Amino acid sequence: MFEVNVSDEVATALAEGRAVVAMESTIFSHLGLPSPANEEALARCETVVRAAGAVPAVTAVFDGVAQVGIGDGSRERVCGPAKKMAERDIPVAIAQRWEYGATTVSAALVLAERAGINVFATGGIGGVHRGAELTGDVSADLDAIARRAVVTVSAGAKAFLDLARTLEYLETAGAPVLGWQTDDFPAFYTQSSGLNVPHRVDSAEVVAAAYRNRTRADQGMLLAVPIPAADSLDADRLNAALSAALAECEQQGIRGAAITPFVLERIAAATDGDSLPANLALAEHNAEIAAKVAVAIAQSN
Ligand code: PSU
Ligand code: MN
Repeated sequence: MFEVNVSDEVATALAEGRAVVAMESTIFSHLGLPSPANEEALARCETVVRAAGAVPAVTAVFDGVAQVGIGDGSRERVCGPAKKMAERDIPVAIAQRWEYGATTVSAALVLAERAGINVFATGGIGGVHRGAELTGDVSADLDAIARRAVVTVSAGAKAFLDLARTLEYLETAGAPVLGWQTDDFPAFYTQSSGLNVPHRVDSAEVVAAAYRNRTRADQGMLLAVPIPAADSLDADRLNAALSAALAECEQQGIRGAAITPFVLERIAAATDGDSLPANLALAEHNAEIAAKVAVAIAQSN
């Protein structure tokens, strides 16, 4: 099994039973957000986690070493060019000494669980892609959410996925899906996908209690947090941009792991950059709720 290097700050917090929030690095790298929005996203997420009384722990592979928690010296690196690294890529990233493997949700969950962190904040999760009945494209994020003993906090998943099937998949995998102060499954840039969440929760304490009462030592759960209303985008405009981006994927033969970064970039372009402030706002909000949940779990231990 691979080794993981936990930063001093994170290791100390964990040893003292204090709240820690793991974060993925793809969102902060060139793959997730353009500069300087990515640097702003990292700063805002870290600040809000600390303000809520938790310690942020960015996950990544640097020079072939899996890291949980990064020092100030690595912040610039986190926001630079990276290779996308899902759970299955971790062994290769270490073996080949990748300079910078940026964690997706699945990879971040593996590192978080390994370090003993029980809450993870991201922007949006991957899911079942439209047309998955033909392509088989189901993000590894879903199995990781279900099987890593971590609460994943996200603004739902992007509408370019098949959200109904994504929820079905999580049901089959046995992962609780909780809606943060909402009955609706959010759709990243918008507060509702039109689909219901199985369970609404209204406090961090309830999430902590559900986590404590998990049915398997390795059961994870998804906490879906809607983007704040003031930051949400217009659904019709988004859907038009999404359809165009997906058609372009098809024409250009873009497949597999390349689809998500391609579609994200096209949406940003099509919304004249309006998607960027929305992305930052929801990532920050998720980090804040994740920190509250981490504090509630730490207090109940
Ligand atoms: N969805 C977003 N933004 C992202 C991603 C997903 O709105 O940056 C990234 C996350 O790192 C997620 C990954 O874990 O894409 C999923 O990729 P795939 O669909 O190839 O599994
Ligand atoms: Mn995929």
